[in-house]
Amino acid sequence: MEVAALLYQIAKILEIQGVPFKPRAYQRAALNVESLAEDIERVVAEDRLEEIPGVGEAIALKIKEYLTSGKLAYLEKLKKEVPEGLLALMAVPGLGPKKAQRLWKELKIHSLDELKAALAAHKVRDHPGFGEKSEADLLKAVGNVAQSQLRHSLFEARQHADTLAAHLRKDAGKSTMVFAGSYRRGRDTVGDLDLLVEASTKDAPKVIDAFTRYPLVDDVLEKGTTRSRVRLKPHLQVDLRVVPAESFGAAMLYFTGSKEHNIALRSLALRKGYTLNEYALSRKKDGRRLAGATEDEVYGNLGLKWIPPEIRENRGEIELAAKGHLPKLLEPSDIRGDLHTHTNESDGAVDLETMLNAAAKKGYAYYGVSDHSAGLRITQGLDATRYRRQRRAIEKLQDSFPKLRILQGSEMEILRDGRLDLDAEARRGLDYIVGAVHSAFGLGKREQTARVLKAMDSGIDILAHPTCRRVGKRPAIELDLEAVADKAKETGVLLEIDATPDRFDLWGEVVQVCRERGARFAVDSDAHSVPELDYVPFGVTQARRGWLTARHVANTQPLKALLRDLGHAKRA
Ligand code: DGT
Ligand code: CA
Ligand code: CA
Repeated sequence: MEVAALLYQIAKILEIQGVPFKPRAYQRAALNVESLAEDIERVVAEDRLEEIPGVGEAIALKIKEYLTSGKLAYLEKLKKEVPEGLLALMAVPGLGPKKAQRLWKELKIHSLDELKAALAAHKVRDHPGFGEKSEADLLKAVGNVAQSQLRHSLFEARQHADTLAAHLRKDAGKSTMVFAGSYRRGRDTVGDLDLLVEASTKDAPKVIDAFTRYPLVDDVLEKGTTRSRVRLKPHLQVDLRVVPAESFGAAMLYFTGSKEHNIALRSLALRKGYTLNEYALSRKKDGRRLAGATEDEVYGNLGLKWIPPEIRENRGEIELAAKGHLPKLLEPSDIRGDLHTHTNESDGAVDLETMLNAAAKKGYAYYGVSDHSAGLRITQGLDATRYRRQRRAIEKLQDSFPKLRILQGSEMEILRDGRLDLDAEARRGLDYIVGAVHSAFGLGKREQTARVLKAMDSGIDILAHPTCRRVGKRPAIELDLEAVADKAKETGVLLEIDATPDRFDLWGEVVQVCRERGARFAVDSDAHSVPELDYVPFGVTQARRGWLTARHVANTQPLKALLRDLGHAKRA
């Protein structure tokens, strides 16, 4: 559980118990923890918890206890004092303790499922004090809870996939394996993992045994002769299919999906007098096998170029592959520099020189440091004076990095009214500005959109993580993305694809919408430490899912061309 969620839960229970004052204190702490722009783990490590507004000694101790032991004795005790069904209801965001209590007592709703059923039967709407708006809000909230319990971030799935693959290689001696499904297509979140291992039917049981012996398996849901399904701890499920070599390509194609892509491929096959399934592409009239060992061979026999998994969504890729006109999608090696990074001047973990050494090793041609501005107090953001001082430090460091041009940016607060938090004079000293929303996430669509559009008109160069969602933690802000994309086209402000895995903001589907309206992009790590600089390829995956080529992404260009895209504030 997230620390903020933990604090909210405490607040709710205390409120239900009628405890005075305390619930508000926990709520305030929760809110401030939730809007932290950095990882709470880092704040703890640097002993800065009590700098968070609303977090005093008592709450700080609880946060530490939870982060070090994974448990919180105080919450465990509180939970025992409240009926379980009521706790389940209180997990629904937006359902306050009073209403939860009424649903529980008056309507005898004791679980999420019962709440769903009651909503469907309009029992809640017809109950005094609830009404249609409550019903609609609760339906949405219940959906969000279900969603976040079901899907996992691509990053989390990757960690599971890597360790499971290593286990199978060791235990079953198998080397040809592919994680297919949404994972291979690079979706920002995955429902489950779909694993294919190449082995003969004779060897299959050995593979299945090794699979179910994997130490992180919590429950074996199915165990057959060539397939099995398990649930890992904490709850990611994995589907395994053991496939012989001659069908491996057809199986990869089938289980990579998407389902829509498969359906379109199959009907294309039928039109050509073939049948296509997870075993092979065959001729319909006599059943003769045409292809199956590799994907390339199956696509080829259908008259198509091989299609990258990221765009297998039946959004026009099959038609283009038939004409040989698939776009040349962005590659990690196209990225020539990172434009959104932090140092310990604000909330990063290390100093600029350490970050620069790592960036230089990547062979980048330029590196933008974009520490937070003062408006984001929690990160010890910089004011005009400190930016000036940082600029002098950069001038000195530049000599030690002859091949890497250091750019000074700022991740500047977009205030609630759309203004930026430093004056024009301070802004002009910077090479570029990354505008970011870190507050007032709850504004309605019209106000939120106006706020962001205004900032895009005031001389920012990059709009950081435009939707502000955090996978499984915070929903996207209400934003008219088409209007934002149009503004991006008009002003030349780049839309950022933030590669931090719980952000993936923008994610592939949204990237595509913005590209179609003529926006251009920057793919950045948003690194707060050296290892996080490695996130960039995740951003590239989302870019590919949005059909981006190098041409759409500003930080694929050489320095000179890049500089033409930056410096809006300087020229303003
Ligand atoms: P997920 O797990 O919800 O993130 O999404 P996927 O795409 O991994 O879906 P999943 O795990 O249900 O199935 C894996 C692949 O298997 C899917 O991408 C395409 C294929 N597949 C599954 N069911 C069907 C189906 O009914 N028809 C066809 N043509 N393909 C299917
Ligand atoms: Ca899947
Ligand atoms: Ca599956």
